[in-house]
Amino acid sequence: MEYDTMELDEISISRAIVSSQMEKLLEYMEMDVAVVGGGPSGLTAAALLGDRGFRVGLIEKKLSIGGGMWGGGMMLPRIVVQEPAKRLLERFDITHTPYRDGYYVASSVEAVSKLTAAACDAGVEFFNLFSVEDVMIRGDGRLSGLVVNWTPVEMAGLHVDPLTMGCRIAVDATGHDAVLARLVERKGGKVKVRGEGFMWADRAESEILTHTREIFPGLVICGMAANAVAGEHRMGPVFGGMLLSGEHAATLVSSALRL
Ligand code: 48F
Repeated sequence: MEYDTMELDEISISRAIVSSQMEKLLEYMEMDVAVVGGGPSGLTAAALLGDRGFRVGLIEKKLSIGGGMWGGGMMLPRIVVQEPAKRLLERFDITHTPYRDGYYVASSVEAVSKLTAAACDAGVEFFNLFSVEDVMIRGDGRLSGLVVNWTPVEMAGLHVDPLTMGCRIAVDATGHDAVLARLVERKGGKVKVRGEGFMWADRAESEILTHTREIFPGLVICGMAANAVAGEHRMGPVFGGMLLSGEHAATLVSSALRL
């Protein structure tokens, strides 16, 4: 059965995509907060900061948002969240069932989808397939922007110069790689990335909020990146700490911006 396509015009479709996305890109050349990494900690931070009225751009190098959350534990699409983060499951309306005292299980697909939807509802603008390859630090010694390129350019090893996006503050939510922290360290900023330790979920989860902090003027670190910087242990498919770390990063960023 056919339906009325109202004379679908390919050129108009292309114009709509190019003009609206270029407008967004121009708008986000100066943003309040650039969250780098769309895993659970970055999504949580972005959603909560968007809710507080900041102009938040989320930059994700992959095609899909969600980072290490989609895969659950070894591709079994379930995540475990502990009691202290239960209120965030509720906040984002993520269905969860108790497993035993203090442990809740949720679908990783639902968790990523609901966090992403919350960020969209909070006005966060997503730039996927953008890779952050450098940061801007001027004479005042403060991070003031990101140097970005298309991920396919990076993958193909093409010699194409990047563009820049300015921000008042950036959140490194790039997971195990702690990309922004390593960039600042490599270029002589006073940051030391100690690298993550062995799997030790209890210890890694209990320390993550201490490690979630502004590690350099204009750079807040959260999620697994925070543990990697601190030389802290890793924790596997338990995600309470990621949600709480994203929330804590949002609190730190909003108080820094409101000063
Ligand atoms: O790894 P990821 O999910 O970070 P997270 O929020 O959560 C960690 C957990 O998934 C898990 C764990 C939990 O217990 O240990 O691993 O700390 O998401 C990081 C995101 O950052 C993106 C990457 O593709 C991923 O989606 N990313 C990494 N490097 C860049 C980047 C880059 N240079 N530019 C933009 N995005």
